[in-house]
Parts: sequence; C-alpha cells; structure tokens
Amino acid sequence: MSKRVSLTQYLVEQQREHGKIPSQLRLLIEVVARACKRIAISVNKGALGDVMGSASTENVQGEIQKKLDIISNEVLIEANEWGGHLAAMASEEMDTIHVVPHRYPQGEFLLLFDPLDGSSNIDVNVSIGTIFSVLRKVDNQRGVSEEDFLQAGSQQAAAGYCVYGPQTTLVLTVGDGVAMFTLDRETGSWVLTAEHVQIPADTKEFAINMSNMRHWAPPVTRYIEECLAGRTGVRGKDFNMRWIASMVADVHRILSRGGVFLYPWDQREPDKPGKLRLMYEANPMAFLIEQAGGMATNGHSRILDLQPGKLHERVSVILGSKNEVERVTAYHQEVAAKPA
Ligand code: P6P
Repeated sequence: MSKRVSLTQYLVEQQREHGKIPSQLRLLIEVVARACKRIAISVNKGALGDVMGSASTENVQGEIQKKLDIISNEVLIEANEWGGHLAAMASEEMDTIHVVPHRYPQGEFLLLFDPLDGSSNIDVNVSIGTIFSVLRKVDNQRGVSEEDFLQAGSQQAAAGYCVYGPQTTLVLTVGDGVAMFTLDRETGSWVLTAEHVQIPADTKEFAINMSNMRHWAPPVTRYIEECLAGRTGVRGKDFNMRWIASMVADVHRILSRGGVFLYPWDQREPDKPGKLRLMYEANPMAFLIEQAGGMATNGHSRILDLQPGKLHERVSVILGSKNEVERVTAYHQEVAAKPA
C-alpha cells in the first residue's frame, strides 16, 4: 500500500513548500475538517439519533430548518470561535455574522459556510454536505462587520466542502489545485486520496432540475433541448442527466468525472437572480471548479468576479466542464447582444 498522507501532513507540506498556507490558515482548515468529522457522526446516526426531521424554525431564507441544519451550524461555530484564527463567521443559517466573542483572540480570517447543504435529502438518506469559504479580513482599525465579508470570490484564501455520502470526503483548495481526503473511520483521520484534480473540458452529462423547464430563459432552454436531441441534433452526441438536489454531491461528481451543473434564473421568482447563494455556495464551488480547470459563470460573468452587495444574495450558477459552460454562457451573451 502506498504511503498514506494525512490532511495535516499535506497542509504542513503545502505551507513549507508552497507558502500558500500561513499557520493560521492551516489551523483554520484543520479545525473545519475536525468539525466536519463531528457533523458526519451526527449525519450517520440517522434515525438512531435525534437528528432527523424539521426543527420547526425558519432560517434567514425563510426555509424550514432541519434539526441537522442547526446541529451542523452549532458544531462549526463552537469549533471555530476559540482558536484565534478567525475574526467572524457567516452562515446560511444565521441572519447576520457571528463575531468571535471578546473572551477569545481575533484572527485575520473570515469563515463562511452552508453547514448542511441539501438538507431536503437528509430524511431520505441521500448524500448531503458542508460547504465553506475563507476570506481575509481587510486590515483596518475598526471591528469586524458584515461589510468585511462583501468581497468577490476571487479574494478567497481557501474553499472546500465535505460530502457525507458512501464515503465521507473532504475536498479542498488553497489556490494551488484541488485535493481530496477520505475519512478513515477506523483511525478517524483524513487520508489524501486525490490531488491536482482535473475536470475534462468536454462532457456528456448535465445536471439541472428538469421540472423547472417551462420557467427557464431561452438560452438555458436552447442548451438543454440540444442536449436532449443527442446525436440526432446539433451536438452530434447523446447526453446523460443527473440531478441529486445536493449541490455538494453534484459538484463532487463533476470534479470526479466531468459534467455541467445549472441552477439558472427562472420565472418562478423573477426578482431573484437564482436560488443558490453567492457567498457560501457559488463562490467556494466556483473556486474549486476553476482550480480543477473548469469554469463557473452566472450566464454572463465569471462568478468569482461578482461583487456581492448583500451577505445572503443569490446568484444564477452554471459550472463544470469548461467547453460546456462556455457554450451556455455564449448562448446567454447572444441573447443579451440582440437589440431590444
Ligand atoms: P431544487 C439544496 O437545497 C440546494 O441549495 C442545492 O444543494 C441543490 O443543488 C438545490 O438547492 C436543489 O434545488 O429546487 O432542485 O430542490
């Protein structure tokens, strides 16, 4: 068996050889990884623990929270607030930021997370996950505020997710490629199982919620109809479709074998740019996808270039195999270029 590399060894070597991971960031990533192990324990309890079903409370998005949403959020807050590496945290499950209490030292980093993405899948035993994004607090003399979080995704120092599936796998980038670590339950350690992950530029697999088809904008309808036409149409090849309704699981498949994921704007809620959140879903996933050679846009612009105006703002997401994302984006730009 080839020598196993632990997450700690990987991070220490990255810090020593590539200088990409200051010690505070290494500590942050290890704390988040430990919190994900704790969340995995709760997730894996299922009906044997008091973790299933709704908590009969709503989050800032107006969505009914699952018990595991709240448990996962609390695990991440408690694990990260005392270490001295963070100034504050933001979560899909919290209206506003959680500033590190004064009894603890404040660090230079800001941590954002969707503590349990895909929670509609919890009760039916389908893969779910935790998504996280790390920003640096701009050095200023005032205390930390929500404004400090409103940075473009290109400013991320690190990003990743943990998918709680048949394997529990942590996927991470610090801007030097994408690495994957699988949890060895016997030893409780994260073991490096893939690095320098690369997404094929072409694919035959698309992921979209087809039930929304009648609400899509024309560029999306055109792209999907061409995929459905298969080898009889302009694409000249047949496509397959997947939709897990857990972004973490769909993105993990794309990082593992290619594909294109679309959650576009649609007419159901025309005032919203999309369903997914920019700061703690689209940005971290876009960082990972680009680091693996893929592409991520909102149909018009690179997601990592978008300047956020609000902490919980939503965005349209098209990400994955570069040539497919380029095609979908080109279709959007063709429509936008047409005279009104
Ligand atoms: P729909 C989960 O709720 C989520 O935020 C993403 O993980 C997932 O891709 C999407 O929403 C699923 O949305 O409308 O298909 O249920």
